Amino acid sequence: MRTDYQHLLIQQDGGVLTITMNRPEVLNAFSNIMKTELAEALEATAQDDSVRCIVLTGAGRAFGAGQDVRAFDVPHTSAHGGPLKVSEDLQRYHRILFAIRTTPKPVIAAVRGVAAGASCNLALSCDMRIAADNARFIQAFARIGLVPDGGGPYFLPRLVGLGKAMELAMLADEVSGPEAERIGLVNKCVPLAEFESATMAFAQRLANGPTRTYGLIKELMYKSLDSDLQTPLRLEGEMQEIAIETADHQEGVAAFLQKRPANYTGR
Ligand code: LHQ
Repeated sequence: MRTDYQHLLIQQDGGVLTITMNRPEVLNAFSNIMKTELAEALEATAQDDSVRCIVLTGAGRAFGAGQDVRAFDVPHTSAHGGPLKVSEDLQRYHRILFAIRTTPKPVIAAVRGVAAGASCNLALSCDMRIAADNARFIQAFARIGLVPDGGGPYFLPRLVGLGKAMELAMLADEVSGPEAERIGLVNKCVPLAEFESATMAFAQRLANGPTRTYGLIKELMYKSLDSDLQTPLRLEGEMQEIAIETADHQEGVAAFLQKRPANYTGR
């Protein structure tokens, strides 16, 4: 894995790769450099067998404040030489979302402090979320007259249901960590003092799991979410054909029969 990024910190501890968005002076608001670097780093995880779980977090007191609002005034140039349309700019975010979706490893967003705008929706696009009790999730877009972007309109109603998603998108009120856990926006909320250890314990547990099977579970779940009943029923058979041939499946069965914990290797 490349580690020399300008706006990211990369740290690997065993099978857990932590990617930290690192612009704390602006609450990790997205620069174009950070967007490109984040996409690259996430894409690289798919090729690196030593990475078995990814934690995405922010440096300092925040997860992220969305698009750097100062960049709204800076004229960008498109590949064709003309002014860059917002829809073209958003493709930088879309590349990140696809990287999260397609890497066959679990990706956890670890949210401490504020997660606003596109940063909030980045957290929602991860496979799972852990929040500190000081977390503040804000669909900040409507506060400045914008519609949710960065995948929010897709992820938000799927996580919390359509009615709540409408409320959060239109009123743009803050959702605290405990409230986020209650409405299903995050998997769990922990006291700030335990945030780092709880995140690592969660990530290590996933990193010690049957990694290839986790990749199949991701593919199966996401394809099922967007299809009719027939398609996931066919896919579950296809994926199970692959999972049943893995070394981790053999190990899981052997461990069960021998009444001992399984030692998964990700193969
Ligand atoms: C910031 C930012 C920031 C720069 C805090 N930028 N500096 C839309 C359209 C088109 C293209 C692509 O993408 C998008 C997607 C989007 O994400 S749109 C939404 C953009 N984000 C926002 O509108 C959020 C703006 N920020 C805030 O509302 C507040 O800062 C929040 C609620 C996030 C945090 O409030 P506080 O905890 O009170 O912190 P603060 O406001 O004091 O901020 C601390 C510093 O960070 C401050 O700088 P300073 O020099 O005064 O210490 C802020 O200016 C800076 N900062 N967000 N997005």
